Amino acid sequence: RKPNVAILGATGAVGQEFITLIEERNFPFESLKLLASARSAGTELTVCGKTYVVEEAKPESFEDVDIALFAGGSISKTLAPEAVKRGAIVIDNSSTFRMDPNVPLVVPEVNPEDIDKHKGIIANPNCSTIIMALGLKPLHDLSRIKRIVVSTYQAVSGAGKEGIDELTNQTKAHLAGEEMEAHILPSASLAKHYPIAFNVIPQIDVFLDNDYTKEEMKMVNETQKILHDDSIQIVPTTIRIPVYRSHSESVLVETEEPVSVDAFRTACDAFPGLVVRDNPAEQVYPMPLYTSGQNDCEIGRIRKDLYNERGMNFWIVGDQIRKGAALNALQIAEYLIEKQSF
Ligand code: 11C
Repeated sequence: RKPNVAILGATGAVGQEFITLIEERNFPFESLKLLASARSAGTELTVCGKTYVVEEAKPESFEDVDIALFAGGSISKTLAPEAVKRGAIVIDNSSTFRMDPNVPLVVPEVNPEDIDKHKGIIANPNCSTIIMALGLKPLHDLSRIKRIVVSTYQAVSGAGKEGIDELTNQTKAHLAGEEMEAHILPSASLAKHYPIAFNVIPQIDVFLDNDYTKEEMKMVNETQKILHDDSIQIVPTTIRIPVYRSHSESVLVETEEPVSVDAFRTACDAFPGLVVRDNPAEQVYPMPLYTSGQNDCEIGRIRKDLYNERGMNFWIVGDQIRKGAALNALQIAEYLIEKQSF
């Protein structure tokens, strides 16, 4: 049978991508309910040729829903348990439940078996974590990963539609010789903001006591959970750049045993969701302009550490609204549907 599906946050950037992907992938559903905050209720949206009116999300909205796709945000905390209480399986894109030991944190190409352990909620990892995990897994399968040093180059779409609008408005203002207004980045929750247009901001989300940001510690904690190995050392620096869509990451990995570039490249080639784009002689490498709107992540600049035979260096790029959010969640739903486990 096909599930009754609800999308919470249907009008936001991730919600809109859920709809695009449902259409593109011919995602099977019996019924569909589009939910959002009271502010967006009443908006009309078309899905697969049918018009739906967005309803205000309430606990009762989840009666008779089999699979609830939550686009993210603080609303998950109150509504996810309500949806589960009513029999729905929640696939949640917020950070609320990711580190809860009772909640599987899943990248379907990496740890699909964890989906089966759910107790009602399945968490979608942070976008930069998902994209890095796709590059790590084929290497980890060749030789256990011991240490990772990663720097990210993250698109403004990570900050939602407001982040995208801010880059556009600041670019227009700057080119018109006007002052750039900044209200969103590095974090809407803070009082101090910087323009992202013509700039690079070495802060994503708020700082924690250890002087790493929340985004950086998500990459540490979530990666260890997905790979089931808390001993992996991860040293991240997360950076916002003036790109609309697709996060890029420079990743240096130390494995237990030496792995050849050829072996790693072959493993990446065979890995689902990953495309190798790597030919220095022809200046071929992944770039965010070209991965945007695409489901697969791309890996390139694969090369050995200059000084450590157990070190592997690579560059990975992926559409953060697709694989980093909506697509990953839909793939989890597709796994449940395939197994008729909803
Ligand atoms: C960003 N990674 O690029 C963030 C957005 O925990 O799901 C996603 C935050 C999250 O700003």
